Amino acid sequence: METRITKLLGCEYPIIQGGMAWIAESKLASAVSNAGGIGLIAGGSAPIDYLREQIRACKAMTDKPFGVNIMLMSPNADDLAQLVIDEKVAVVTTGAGNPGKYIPDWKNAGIKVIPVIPSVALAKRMERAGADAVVAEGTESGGHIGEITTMCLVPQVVDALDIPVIAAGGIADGRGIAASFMLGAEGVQVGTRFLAAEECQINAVYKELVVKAKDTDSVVTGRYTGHPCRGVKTKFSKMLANGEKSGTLTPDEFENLTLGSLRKAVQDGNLEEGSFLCGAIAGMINEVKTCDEIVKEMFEQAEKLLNR
Ligand code: TUI
Repeated sequence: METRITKLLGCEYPIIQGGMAWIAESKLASAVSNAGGIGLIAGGSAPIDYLREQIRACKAMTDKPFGVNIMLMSPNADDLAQLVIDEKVAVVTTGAGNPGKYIPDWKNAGIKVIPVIPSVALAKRMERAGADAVVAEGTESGGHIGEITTMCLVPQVVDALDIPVIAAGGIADGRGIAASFMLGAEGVQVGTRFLAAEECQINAVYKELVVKAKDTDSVVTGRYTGHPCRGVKTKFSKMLANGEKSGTLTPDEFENLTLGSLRKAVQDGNLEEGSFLCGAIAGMINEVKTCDEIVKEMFEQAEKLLNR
C-alpha cells in the first residue's frame, strides 16, 4: 500500500506506532519497524542516557527506519532534540506542544519531522514551519488529547494542508485504516493496539486491562488542569474523575496525585495509584498478538475493504 507516507519514510506499510511515554521502547519499536511500519521510541520524560541506549538498542534489532517521539513538556526536550540529530534518527514525531523552534535543525540533519496535532490551526502552523507530514490525533486517542474526534479532525486537516496527513485516534483494525483513507489520510498512527502486542514490555496487569476492556471502559480525566488524559477506568481514575467533578480535588492536588502515575501503571501494574492510559478503541482489542501479526492483519483487511 504505497502512499506519500510510505515514500517519505521508506517503509512498507503506512503505519506509525504511537509514541507512548514509559511504554514505547526499543523492543516494541524494532518489532513494529521489522513488521514494515515505523516503530517509535518514546522520549517521555526519560533521562537522555537511557534514551541514547534505547536508540542504539533499536538500531541493533532492526535495519529498518524507526523514530523517536519527543514529548515537548519534558524538561529533557532540548537535549533529546539534539540527541536525535547526533544519533541520526530517521523520523521524529512530537506531542504536547509546538516543536517549531527545533524544526530547522532537524530538517538540516535530514530527519523527517511529523508533529502530532489536535487542531487545524496547529496543523497549518506546522506545515508553515516545514513539517513533512502531521499526525491528526482525535480525542479517541489514549493519553493527552485534544477535543475534536478523529472523524471530524482528519478531513478538515486534509483540506487545510498540502503535506500528507496521518490519522490517529480509535484505529485498531483494517476498518479503521480504510475509514482513515476515506477521510483523506495517507497513513495511520496506532497506539492502543500495540499495548496488546507480545513485544510490548508493559506489566501483565496493564495488558490484561486493555484486553478485557469493553466499549465504555475508557475515561478522560484532568480537563480542568489543562492536560486532559484518556485511560482505562480503574478505582484510581474513577476517584480522580469524581474529585474533578465534585470539586473535592483542586487542580494542584490532582496533578500531585498523578505525578509518577504512568510509571506505576507500566512498571508496577499498580491499580491503586497508576494511570493506565489507553484509547477509546481498547474495547475492540481482545487478543495479544505479535507486531508482525497485528500489522499484516490490519493491512490485509484494509486492502480488501478498499478494493471492494
Ligand atoms: O502528546 C500526546 N499524548 C500524550 S503525551 C503524554 S505524557 C504527558 N504528561 C503530562 C502532561 C501531559 C502529557 C501522554 N499522552 N499526544 C499528542 C498531542 N499533542 N495531543 C495534544 C497535543 C498538543 C497539544 C498542544 C499538540 C500541540 C499543542 O500545542 C499547544 C501550543 O503550544 O500551541
